[in-house]
Amino acid sequence: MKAKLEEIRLEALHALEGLDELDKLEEFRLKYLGKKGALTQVLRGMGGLPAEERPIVGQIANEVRNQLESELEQKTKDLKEAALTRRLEAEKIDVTVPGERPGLGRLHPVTTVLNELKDIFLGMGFDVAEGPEIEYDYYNFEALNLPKNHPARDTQDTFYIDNTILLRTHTSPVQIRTMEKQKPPIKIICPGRVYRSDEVDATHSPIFHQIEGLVVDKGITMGDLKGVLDVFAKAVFGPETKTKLRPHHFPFTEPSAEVDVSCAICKGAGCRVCSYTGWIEILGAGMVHPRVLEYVNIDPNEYSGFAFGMGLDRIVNIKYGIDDIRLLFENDIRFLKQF
Ligand code: 2U9
Repeated sequence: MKAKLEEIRLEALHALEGLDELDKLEEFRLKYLGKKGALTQVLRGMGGLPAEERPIVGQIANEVRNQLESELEQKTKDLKEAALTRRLEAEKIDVTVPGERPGLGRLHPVTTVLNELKDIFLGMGFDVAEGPEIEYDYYNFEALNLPKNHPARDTQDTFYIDNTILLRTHTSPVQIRTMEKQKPPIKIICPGRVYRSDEVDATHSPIFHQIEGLVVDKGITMGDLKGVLDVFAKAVFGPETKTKLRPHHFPFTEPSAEVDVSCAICKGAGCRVCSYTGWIEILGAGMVHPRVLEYVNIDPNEYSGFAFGMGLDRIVNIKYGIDDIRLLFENDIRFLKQF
């Protein structure tokens, strides 16, 4: 039996030496040290030994077990260490290699100009108000003196969700909502996206951007309107810019005007940008119609106001000399990175 134990010891040590994979170690443990392993088998046979030999054989068996266990432990440690070293080598990172620069984006020209215009109006004491792009017919048309079947609705055809809900055609509903909540004095600009069911061409897009403005207080006159627009035009197009009001008609303002600025390119002499007229139309404006004030329970005998509206995309195109509104919505990086 002693010889058998020696044999197991030598065979096991030899086998262990040849092992070079961590997941083979469990197999080894079961084969020599497990419940059904070689050592246990020998110990089971001890009952047949003479009583005086049993402790001696038992002692040797324990020695073999201890030795194999400690060798197995050492082997496990060695193989784990070797595996770690291999992994560290394989996953080595050279932190001194120069990194790749992430591509830096930039603001869309519409955003840049919007920020500039906001600054100008904030400088004159206006607040910025915003509202929903999906609107009630009531706020988009009715409360702005555009009742059902009014012919001006034809020029502002839009996308309908149902009979009473639509995509707003201008940001004017924001002014109505503001006046419902807040009593005068009111001095706001309302920038935002608006929608119209227009055929797409160089000057029309079914989605575009507006900035509208509204001032309501006691004693507001057309002179205040002209003054604000004059400051605005000079700030956007340069200090020599002149403004001109031409009579017009809008259902929500009375009197109404279209507003031209002198061409910043040719200083009024006439060029391609101003179609050789010396003037560029940039916005519409007027005194808020008394009926619109009545809709929001502001007494038109006590208060008056002016309002104006402009297409932001058009201002962008004039400022940068862009001749097609579609370029602003296509998001072609070759176009956008020029600004
Ligand atoms: C309220 C009362 C009056 C807003 C106004 C215009 C004139 C105008 C156009 C410019 C180019 C729209 O983007 S565009 O197509 N806008 O000409 N807008 S007065 O008048 C208001 C607004 C709200 C309560």
